Amino acid sequence: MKILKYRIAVFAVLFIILSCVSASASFRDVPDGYWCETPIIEMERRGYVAGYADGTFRPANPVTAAQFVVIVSRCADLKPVPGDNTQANGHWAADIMRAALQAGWYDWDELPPTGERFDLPVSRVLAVKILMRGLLSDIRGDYITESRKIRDFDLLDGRYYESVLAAYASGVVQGDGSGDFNPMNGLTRAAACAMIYRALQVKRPDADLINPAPGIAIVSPAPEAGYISPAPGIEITNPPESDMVPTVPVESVQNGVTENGWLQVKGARLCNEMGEPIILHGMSSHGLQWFGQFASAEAIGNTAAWGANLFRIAMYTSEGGYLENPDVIKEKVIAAADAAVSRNLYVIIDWHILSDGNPMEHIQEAEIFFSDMARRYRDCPAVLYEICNEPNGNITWERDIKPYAERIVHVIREESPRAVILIGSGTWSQDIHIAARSPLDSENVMYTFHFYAGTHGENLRQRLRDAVTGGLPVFVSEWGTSRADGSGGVYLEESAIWLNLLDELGISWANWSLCDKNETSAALCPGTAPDGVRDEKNLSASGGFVFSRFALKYFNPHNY
Ligand code: IDC
Repeated sequence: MKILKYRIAVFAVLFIILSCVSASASFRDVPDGYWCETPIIEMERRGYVAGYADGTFRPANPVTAAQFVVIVSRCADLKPVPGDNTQANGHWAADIMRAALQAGWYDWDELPPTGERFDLPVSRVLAVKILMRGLLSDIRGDYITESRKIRDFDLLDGRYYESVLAAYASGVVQGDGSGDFNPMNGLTRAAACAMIYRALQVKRPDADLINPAPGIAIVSPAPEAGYISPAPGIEITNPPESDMVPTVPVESVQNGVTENGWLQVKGARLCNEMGEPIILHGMSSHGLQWFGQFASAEAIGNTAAWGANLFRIAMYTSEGGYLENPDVIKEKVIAAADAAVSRNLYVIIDWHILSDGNPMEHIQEAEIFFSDMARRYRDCPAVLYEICNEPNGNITWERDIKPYAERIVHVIREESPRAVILIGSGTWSQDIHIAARSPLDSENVMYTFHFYAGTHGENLRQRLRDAVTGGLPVFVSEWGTSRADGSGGVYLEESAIWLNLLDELGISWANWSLCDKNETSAALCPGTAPDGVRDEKNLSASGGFVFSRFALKYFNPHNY
């Protein structure tokens, strides 16, 4: 009886965990219970696939050759090979297609590097070849056993035997209801996800890839859902570009400083030197005095490898931070900022007031510090200055924060006239509505807004919407997937709701925090070394989610 109760309890917990993790996709056209929901969610979470700017995934659209190769390349960690792309008309995927060709995933005649087939639907047989070569190249299938499973085997060109037999042998592919493989049909974006996801499960059985709900066969979609015709290259007219190639909102450029230069604030938007909207995504450090090892070039570079283009240096003022040890901590800040700059990231230098809630309390120290920093980085477009992390306690905007901000902005401008400056507000940087009533009379300043998904919800989201639509430039320089105390949760569904809103409003963010502390907001598992940031197995539940969201929700050709 006891055991039974125990089992029921275990199942109940498992059920709750699973139903949280397999939350519905963030795409509005991937409904709950969709045949391929789990693969799509899971692949999106890892940054392998992305939707369109309008929040759709368009699962029933055919997947193009370029899209397919790019998704597999992400799963296989294949790096682009830059080269002369003029023949391919500067196609957005040309560098990764070159890498895949060189890696032998397909041959020249199948997808010529001149690019004329990149945007056409890929055939199922070629997709299987690319997938098996890219992810499971050591699997072989027995000719007699496997060919018997394929009713239309005689349609298969011999050059594909190896891949297709291996795909059948490993269960990556099954035929349709009648046993046909339909080699020359295309496949939908959903079916491509299902197939690639299956290959990932075969490749990494131990990884935490969630099994789809029982009864939903991810590899055998209903024919009308999973298969499309006509065959690629035959009588297919090129669909409108916006429909076929994931759209790239200009604000989603994810590249770094060398491409974007000095930042500037235009209206409510952060823009690059050319005046185009830009979004920065990245991690905040934890306190440098405790977790300085994760503010190294190695850790920052490894975070950037996941798609981040921003790093925030949280320089605590109290709790053993700058005020107690100015020289030591300043050296750490400089080392971290230099590291981020060397990796082509934007970097925020944050005067991290917290227990010392009134910024006026140490304004003189702040003036000296920011004057030093702004002088040092006066010619460096990478650096942003966050002058008061989270004012709190018995303070007001008019009496304390605004006059403080005016003085510090002045000090920074004396040395570095163009830098973007981030300003906190009361109640731990939640009171942007108060700042909005009386903003500073300065250019290139933004107001920070902080939230923790386990504590803050719709009321604050509405406050954010109102502020931004009212024209206030807002930067989320810190947010967490946990409760506001840095623990509890993690609250990934709530986090996704928040991040979707930030995407929608075009707001940049840094997540708390890049460290291995035993608290749920930490992105790394306890015991992770700085060089372990690159390895997915070292990412905590929070880190796995957050890192998957660097690589924008929007597919970004500029990365490839
Ligand atoms: C928390 C850390 C925690 C540390 C505490 C006090 O996660 O390990 O013990 O600070 O130093 C903030 C702050 C940020 C907090 C974080 C979570 O900016 O310093 O970090 N938080 O509590 N504002 C809201 C939440």
